[in-house]
This record gives sequence, C-alpha cells and structure tokens, in this order.
Amino acid sequence: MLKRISTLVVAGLAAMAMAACGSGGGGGTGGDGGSITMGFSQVGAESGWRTANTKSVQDSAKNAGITLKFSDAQQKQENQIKAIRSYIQQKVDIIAFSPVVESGWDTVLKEAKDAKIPVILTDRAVDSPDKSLYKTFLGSDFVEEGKKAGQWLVEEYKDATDPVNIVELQGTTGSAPANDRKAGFQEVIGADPKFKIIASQTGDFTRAKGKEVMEAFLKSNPDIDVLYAHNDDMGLGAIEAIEGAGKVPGKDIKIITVDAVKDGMQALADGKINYIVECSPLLGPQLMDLAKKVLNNEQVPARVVTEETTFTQEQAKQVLSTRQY
Ligand code: GYE
Repeated sequence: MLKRISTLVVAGLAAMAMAACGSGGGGGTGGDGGSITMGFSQVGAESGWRTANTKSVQDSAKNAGITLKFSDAQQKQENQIKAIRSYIQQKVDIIAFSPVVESGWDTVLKEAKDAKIPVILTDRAVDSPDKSLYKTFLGSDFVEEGKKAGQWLVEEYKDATDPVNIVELQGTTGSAPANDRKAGFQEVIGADPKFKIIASQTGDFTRAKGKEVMEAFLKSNPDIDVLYAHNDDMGLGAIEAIEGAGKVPGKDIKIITVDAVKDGMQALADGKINYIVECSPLLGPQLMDLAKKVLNNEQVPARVVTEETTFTQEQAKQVLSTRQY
C-alpha cells in the first residue's frame, strides 16, 4: 500500500514538473522533445567540417524529436542576423547558431533575450562581455588546437638550428577559430626565435582560396619549410598549389592542418600532410541535449568543450576506414 502511494506521489510530481517546464521557452513548449522548435543559423557550406556539422545537427534534431528550422548564411553575418530575427518573429522555442565572426552580435542577441527565446552558441564564440545573452557555448577550444599544432612543430624541429620559415593560411577573418588557432600556435612557437612566420593570410576556410593564396605565397617566397593551415580544406587546396609548383607536399614543405575530416585524413595517410589536429564537427547530439535542458529550466554549464585528439601519418592510416566524416 505504502509503495503504491509513493508511486502515485512520484507520478504526480512528475506531472507537475512536466507542466512547469511549459514556461521555459519563448513559444511555451515543454522540454520533452516532442514539441520543441529550434531555429538554427549555420555559417555556410565552406568546408568538409561544415558539411559534417550540418548533417550532425540535422540528424540529431530528428533523433531527438526536435523540429529544426535551418538556414545557411553563406559566410555572411548579415544573413545570420536576418535568420535570427526571423526565428524571433516565428517565435521558435530556442535559437542555436554558429557565429561566423566574433563581434557584432549584441543587438540581435538582446532582441532574442527580450523575446524570452533562449540562445545556444555552437562551434564558434562571440566576444560579447554580456554572458546573459546566451545560455551556453558548445564547441572546441581553438586556442588549444593552435597550441597542439605548435607543439608538433617544436618537436619536429627540435634539433634544427637554421631558421624555420612558416607560411600560415588563416581561417575566415574575425572568426573565433582563425583568431584562436593563430594565437595558440604563436604562443607555442614564439618561445623560439628560429620559427619565423614569413607570410600569413586568410584563405576563408575554403579549398579554392587555400590554393589561390598558397600560389601567391610560393611565388613570393622561394624558401618555405612549413605550411600551417587553419583547416584541412585550405591545406588540401594548398597541396594542389605546391604540386603545381613542382614541389612535394609533406616533404619539401611540411604541412599541419586542423579538423581531421576524411579528405584531410586521406592526405595525411598518403604522406602529403604531416600532422592534423582534430576538431570535431559532431556537435548535434550534445546540442539537442542542451536545448532540452535549457527549455526544462535545468542548469547547464556555461561552457561545454568538445573532446579532441591529434593524428600523425601512422595514426591516420589506422583510423581512416572507420572515420565518420
Ligand atoms: O575548422 C573549418 C570550418 O568553426 C571549427 O569552420 C569551425 C571551422 C572548421 O569552416 O573547417
């Protein structure tokens, strides 16, 4: 009898909790997944990483029973701001987005806050000092990624006494991964003056731009030892430029990239890239989980960092066949 009563009490409390969570989101739906609508503003389709990230978000929304409104901003901040404003107008329950650049979000985030629609940042950060404008930020530690790239280089050239001439292909100007991957790398290699960044320019995270900028680097710098590319795609474009200039990628010019998408891992296994720092695009499941918690008024950490590793050429050969993206 006692057991039956306590079961009823528990059931009653659960029902109350379910009813209470109706006040969580702007559209007034619960956090049980069934009736949540998420507006998601994606950066674009600039890289293999982004394609895998989009698929992860779309698949996991489906699996979590969340209705996803998705828009691709074609790497333009103005398009993202428009998309966020339209999600506010449509009264979605929650907004998630991957900010193309770090600055300039305060106004639109304030509009979402005033409309009582919670926002989750995924993948990239904003530089706003007002942390109340978003609930949490899910994504990689890009400074750490830059440091890992630098650490490999320091180890690789530990016995070298001559200067090491480095060219750098930066990601999208003003984006968190470009800023942080540069800073982390610089911090590590800066301790030894033999490492010299002789040219550094944006390749906008695309293969085409990576190739174009590398061609220019090769023309004006006859003596390049190392290429550090902020993502695989720019590195892959640069490989075409290096081969076009009659040099051997991975040997004449050592190459470090970030991401570890399949094409990058293939080039690493083939000896054309020397080292890849992993950056996981599979953020979807954690994003949906966080969205449900936020709408349930549960406490979520202010920062959720993705777990990542690094790959040498040997390691790439071992994992290539099982790589998901
Ligand atoms: O490394 C790059 C993509 O923001 C982590 O964006 C992401 C970066 C990724 O275009 O390939």
